[in-house]
Amino acid sequence: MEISAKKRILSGIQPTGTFTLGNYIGAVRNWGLLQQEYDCIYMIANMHAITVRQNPADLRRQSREAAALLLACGIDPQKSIVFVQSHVPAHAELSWVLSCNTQFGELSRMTQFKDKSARHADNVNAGLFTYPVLMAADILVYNADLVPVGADQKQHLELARNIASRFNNAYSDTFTVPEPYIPKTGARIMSLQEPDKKMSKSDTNVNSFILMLDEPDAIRRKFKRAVTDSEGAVYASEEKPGVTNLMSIYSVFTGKSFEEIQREFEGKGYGEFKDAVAQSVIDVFSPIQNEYRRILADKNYLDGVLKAGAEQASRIANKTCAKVYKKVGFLQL
Ligand code: ATP
Ligand code: LTN
Repeated sequence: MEISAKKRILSGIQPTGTFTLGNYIGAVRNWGLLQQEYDCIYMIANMHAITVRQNPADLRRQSREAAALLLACGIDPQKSIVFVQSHVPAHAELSWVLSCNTQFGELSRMTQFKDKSARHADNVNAGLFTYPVLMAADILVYNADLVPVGADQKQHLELARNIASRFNNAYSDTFTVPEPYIPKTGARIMSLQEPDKKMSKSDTNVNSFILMLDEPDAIRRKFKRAVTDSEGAVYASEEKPGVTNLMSIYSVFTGKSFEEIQREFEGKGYGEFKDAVAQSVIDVFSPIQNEYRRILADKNYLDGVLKAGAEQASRIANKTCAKVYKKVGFLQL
């Protein structure tokens, strides 16, 4: 990637399982679309993943699978940098310095920490607590201008912005203060079973989420079972979270507005609506699944992409880290 005047984007996704429809709509889908306009850096966040206990063999395999799925979604390694977080040590190095510029109280307010420590009460480790500092390091080490994520990551981004400004004030201008890029439709895709909860791949009920690698039959079945309401009319409203969620999904995949969708299904039941939503998802995911299988089978190619990505990323990250080490007064020999 040549040096250009384009703004820089960084984002990450954890290799904790196959991506859900929520990950795709809220984040990954936009990553591909943004490549034309920005210099993009996309990371498999395997260091974030171990804040929750992982099976080592699964984590290793899922890291390659996550990379293959990103490429299958249209992320082009000729245009963007794709790499695995642990291959670039500067993230961990910067994270330590930033953690000394982050307050305990700030981290205590993070809602994801509160949620995850309640869900994994037997393993409330220090990494789970300092997770947002590592995320800030991921972003600031590249001086990213923009960070495309779903709405659940907004609080972590606010923290990254605060850490950047605080460091700049204490040690002179060093970091770009990043802006969140959160899509208008689909920033928070909800569980198909409990539409007041976000769709999450770690949910124990498999009917609550659609995975990007689900077979067409599974996709149809899960949408058929999706919780709606007893009214039987397709329109968006706060009182109809299930139907509204399905409308958001259909809108993203067909490009139709909520008004158009409402008109399309006027006088028709939820059965027909759900079938149409399922088909719109299948039409987009099927070609991605074929491409995924092709890329995953070519291990040499995939590893080559990740190796080149780590080298490109390291070049940028090491420069920032050296600058920071100097500014905080670490002895240079
Ligand atoms: P987990 O359930 O294991 O915590 P996750 O499904 O939230 O994982 P992440 O790797 O933490 O996945 O998130 C990757 C990206 O997907 C982030 O940008 C996040 O904001 C986005 N995302 C996750 N869930 C949703 C959702 N339900 N709707 C929209 N975006 C989402
Ligand atoms: N915490 C993020 C994943 C992530 C990330 C990042 C996103 C790790 N580092 C840097 C944007 C920028 C999540 O989605 N759970």
